[in-house]
Formats: sequence, C-alpha cells, structure tokens
Amino acid sequence: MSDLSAFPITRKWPAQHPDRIQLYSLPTPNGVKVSTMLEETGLPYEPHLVRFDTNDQMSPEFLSLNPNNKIPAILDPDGPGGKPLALFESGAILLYLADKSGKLIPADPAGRYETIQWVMFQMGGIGPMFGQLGFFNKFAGKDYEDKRPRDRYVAESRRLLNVLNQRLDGRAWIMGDAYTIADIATFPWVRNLVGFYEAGELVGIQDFPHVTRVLEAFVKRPAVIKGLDTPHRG
Ligand SMILES: N[C@@H](CCC(=O)N[C@@H](CS)C(=O)NCC(=O)O)C(=O)O
Repeated sequence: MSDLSAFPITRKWPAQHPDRIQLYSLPTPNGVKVSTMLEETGLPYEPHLVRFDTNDQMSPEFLSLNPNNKIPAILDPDGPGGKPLALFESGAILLYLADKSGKLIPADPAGRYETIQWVMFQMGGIGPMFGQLGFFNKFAGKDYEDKRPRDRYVAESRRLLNVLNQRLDGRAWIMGDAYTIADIATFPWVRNLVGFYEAGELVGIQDFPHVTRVLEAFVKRPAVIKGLDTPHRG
C-alpha cells in the first residue's frame, strides 16, 4: 500500500486509492488532456476536483504540488524507481504518461521527437493564443471598445489553424495513422475555441476542413467522452 502522507495535497484531497495515480483537475481544455490520456491508456487513477469558484488552486495544499496554481497536476505513487512523482504542466504529464504506459507516442526516436514537437506547438502556440482570444471574445475583454487586441488574437489563431490544417491534409491524425499525445493536447483546445469561446465564426473555422474533420473524430472517442467529464463537476 502506497503512503502519500508526505504530500500536503493529500490532506485537502485524501486518496481513497493511494496505489492509483492521483489526478487534481477540472474539465477545462488543459484539464481534459490528462483525464483523456488516463482513459486512453487505461492506467488506474483517482480524480479529484479542483474548484475555481472556491479558489482551490490557490490553497496551500494545491500550491505545495504546483506553485504555479494551475490545473492539471498529478501525483503518481509509483513513479521512476518506484518512488512517488508529483508533476504539473499538461504537456509534461502527457509525455510522462505516454512513457509510463508505452502508449500514444511512437517508439522510434524520430517519430517520438516529431510528436513532442507538435505537443510543444500546442503548449506554446495554440493554448496561449486561443486562450487570449477567449478572453477578448467571450469574457471581460469583449467589452473593450478597442478591437485591436481581439483582432490580433483572431489573426494569430487563424495562422495557427492554417498550420494545423496543412499538417492534417492527407493524415488521419497529427502523426498520420497513429493517434498520439499531440492530438490529445490539441483537440480539446480546438473544441473549446468553437464551443465554449464561441469563436468559430470569428476565426472562419470552415476554412480549415481538415481540422474540423479530425475534431469530429476526436470527440467521438469513448475515452475523450469520459475525459471531458472528469473529474465530474458534481
Ligand atoms: N501551461 C499549463 C496551463 C494550465 C492552465 O492554464 N490551467 C488553467 C485552466 S485551463 C488554470 O488552472 N487556471 C486557474 C488559475 O489561473 O488560477 C498547462 O498546460 O498545464
């Protein structure tokens, strides 16, 4: 039986199953990457809901694991060398879980680095830029009279969508026939852009037919359907 008592986060979110990977998250575009990955790999895990309405991410217990106060984060009781491993940053977690399970990343070194490259493209480009567009289109920023900030993120989002669309031309997934962590990183953000952020028309999503085709395939996967609702908001 694993002992996670040295990790203060387990005081606020006690582990019922300390032998399983502990997931601290909320079903946002970054959060669902990890719940989807856990579902896809079949690794046993225990989800814990981190609520933003009560500022759980700012609690000392959460900050003890992620000083950057953002979900998702995990605690694996059986990390490298059999020791517990705490991790934050969704891209790092995806890579760790791919290596741990031996799934969703190509085994050959060139394919592996190419997959990591597309994960980085999402982490450094798609996530931050779509997120800013969400702010200026749907949230507080939509009331700003000056539309130049919004338009800057519309243009940058379109540019990124075009890169992704070209990549997907003639491919089933970002890495071709293989469905990988690059898809798990990317498509929750595309879904959010057209769904929650209501920016589909603004970015002209119909101009990117390969992106919408792959998004449709992605959201039909049983692991994605489960991941999108995990941890359940209650
Ligand atoms: N680069 C981080 C970003 C994580 C992130 O932005 N998480 C958001 C939800 S999608 C969050 O926790 N926001 C809470 C806050 O900023 O207080 C990752 O990919 O894990």
